[in-house]
Amino acid sequence: MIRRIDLRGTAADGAAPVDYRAAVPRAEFDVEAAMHVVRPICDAVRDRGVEAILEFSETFDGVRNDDIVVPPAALSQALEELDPAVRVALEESIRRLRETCVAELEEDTSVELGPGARVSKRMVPITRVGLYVPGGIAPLVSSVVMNVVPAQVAGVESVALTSSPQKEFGGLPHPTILAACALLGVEEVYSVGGAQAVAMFAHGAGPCRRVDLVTGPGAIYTVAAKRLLKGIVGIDSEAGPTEIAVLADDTAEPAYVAADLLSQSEHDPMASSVLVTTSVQLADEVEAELDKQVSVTRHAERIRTSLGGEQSGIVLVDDLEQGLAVVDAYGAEHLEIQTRDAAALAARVRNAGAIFVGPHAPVSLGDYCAGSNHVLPTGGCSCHSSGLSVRSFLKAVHVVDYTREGLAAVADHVVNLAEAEDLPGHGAAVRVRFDRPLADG
Ligand code: HSO
Ligand code: ZN
Repeated sequence: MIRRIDLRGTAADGAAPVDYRAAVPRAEFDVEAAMHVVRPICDAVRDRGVEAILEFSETFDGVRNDDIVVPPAALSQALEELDPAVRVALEESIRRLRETCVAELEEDTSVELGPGARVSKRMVPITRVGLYVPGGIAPLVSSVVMNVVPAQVAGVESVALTSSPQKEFGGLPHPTILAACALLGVEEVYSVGGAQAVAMFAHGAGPCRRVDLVTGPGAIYTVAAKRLLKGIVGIDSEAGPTEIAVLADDTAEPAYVAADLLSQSEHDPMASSVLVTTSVQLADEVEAELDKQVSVTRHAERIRTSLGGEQSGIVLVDDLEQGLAVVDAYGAEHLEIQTRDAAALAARVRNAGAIFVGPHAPVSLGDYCAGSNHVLPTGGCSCHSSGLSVRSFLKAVHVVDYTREGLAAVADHVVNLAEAEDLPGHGAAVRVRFDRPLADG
């Protein structure tokens, strides 16, 4: 069901260096190809607002709504009807993530660079954000938590959330998503999905004022709309199909490894599940476990497509050093380390959206209840980007506070650098303050 890639021997002395990033292929996710589809959608929303959005909901979601706003009564009703066990689980998930976010709040800083020369950094929350929660293959209620909690802890003043309208729920988003909004106190909720949702946030449409930042994962058209409208609006990362890499040695429990690979393949036929191991025996046992576990799971077809696809595989390596090099080059959205001294290995990883250490930290823990965030960089973007966090909703602003004495100490440097750039007006703006000093100094 899952192919093997044998990299053993390729790191041997004298062998030509292997490009591990290319050796472990990932899902084709051609955002550029989707651009020509989303451009007219985004333009229509910009030009015709709510009317265009409702037309797209009919075309893409099969829903004929006359409004994009989710009424407050629908939010409170969804919370009332929420399964109590799900409510308690959501509350615990919220509590843990909130605690992490509070601990991660960055302090303001202030540096005195000389007498009368001070530069401070003030952390300022983004004023208004639009959060996108996918409602397609699965209603990702946990993504409501992962988007809303860091925004709230950051101090964002205005939070709007949108999710695609569902035919079976009278054109509203899935009720569990609405219940989570109510639980978190999010009152501005829209039933709009896909590229049109991103365009609604970026341009504003009817009751939805434009936002400063759009966050949240989505399918390819949502991602393409984010790429297209970036600049008009801020975006978090461009999240593609989900990925798990497991680095394991002969101490790993095959049933755990298989269950974790399967759990992320459950998201999407395009999801990537990759095992990197030093042990051929573990590889064989994980394969046998996969067969066993997939045959009794609910979404077997989707999982088989993901596991059997080009984007998934079992990679054999000589030792954990090579394994580390492979997973680091791959830069998975989620990386599990199930080896001896897992914590020591984890400390050496540079590129991963989130790292899960040891046998008792499965990715699905992080998806729901670890206290970490599950909106993470995919497609190798972990080499330059971080997952969603309280920092995503804050901006750092430098405040420059100099007195005349402070300015005098660097005035000549400013003038000389301005001359070097052939921008004499810049130097003159400093000189004038000494040529024509203020009466009171
Ligand atoms: N594993 C997904 C998030 C998720 N899983 C939501 C279950 N629900 C991407 O990190
Ligand atoms: Zn998941």
